[in-house]
Amino acid sequence: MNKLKIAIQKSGRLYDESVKLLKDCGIDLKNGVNKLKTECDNFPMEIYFLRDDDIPQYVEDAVADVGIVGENVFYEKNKKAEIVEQLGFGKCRLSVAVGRGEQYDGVEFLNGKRIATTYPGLLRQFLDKNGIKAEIHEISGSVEIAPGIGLADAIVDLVSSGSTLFMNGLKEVETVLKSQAVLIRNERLDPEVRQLLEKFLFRIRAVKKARNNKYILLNAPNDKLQEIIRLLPGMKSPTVLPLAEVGWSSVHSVLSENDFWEIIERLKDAGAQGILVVPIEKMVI
Ligand code: PRT
Ligand code: ZN
Repeated sequence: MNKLKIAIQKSGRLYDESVKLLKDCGIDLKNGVNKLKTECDNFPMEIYFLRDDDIPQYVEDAVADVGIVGENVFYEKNKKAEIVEQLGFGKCRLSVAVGRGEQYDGVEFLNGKRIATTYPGLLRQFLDKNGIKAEIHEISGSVEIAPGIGLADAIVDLVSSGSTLFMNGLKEVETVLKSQAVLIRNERLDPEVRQLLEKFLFRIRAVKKARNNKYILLNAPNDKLQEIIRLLPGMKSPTVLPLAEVGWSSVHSVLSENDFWEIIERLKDAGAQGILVVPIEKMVI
């Protein structure tokens, strides 16, 4: 029987979330993960643990059918594969940073400068797009120390909280790419494998939806019911059930994580009481 072969990072920043996503999709990894490869009992899937940099190549070569990798790595490697879904974790940005004391007033600053990076391909594209001529120093790690030791005038590196830049006396001045983990696929999958991918994607989307939404229950005085219902979008419309106490109802609905705090405030102002908010495990619309 065919299996969907997926490549995920062996260890590092994407590992935990990748494994969690599989688990949330109801896919149980067999025993130890300290191997190159493992299987699943309850989904026709084979999991390969690899360095993130190698994943696009493995997917292009069809050693793996799909892979989970940062967009930064995917675009830098420039292999033949397609992004099928953004996964909402591993968020960061590839940025240009210069010494905090520098007077930076636009990309022209970079003309004639030496820029250190582990992303020469993306940096090259960025410079060309902006018509800048600069020297690219490709290094393999610890990019943030390059200006301090006189190796470069600027760097291009991944940033999430910004504390690494701060600790090294640097400031972020341009964003080259915004990135998150994505699912990529080989361009030519067998029909049977494609069906497995569709099944897997269906589950991923249900998990993502659930992560972005909360289930909300509250009590409302009947004379405020219409006002409260108007504040709640719900999947179709909210569920309203009578409480044992006359004149009160229980209202159930689904709220997007983004609007959450604002709507909660407005519900309270409108007279809602006993508001409960619970996580949703899966959501299929
Ligand atoms: O061993 P392997 O090659 O598989 O792993 P790796 O060491 O190359 O990658 P890893 O595990 O560090 O990162 C994997 C992926 O996580 C990256 O390709 C990004 O898609 C994503 N990601 C998200 C990050 C960050 N956030 C991040 N902050 N990758 C790296 N960083 C580093 C950054 O390079 C810098 O050194 O964290 C530092 C900056 O962080 P802040 O919070 O101080 O700004
Ligand atoms: Zn790597």
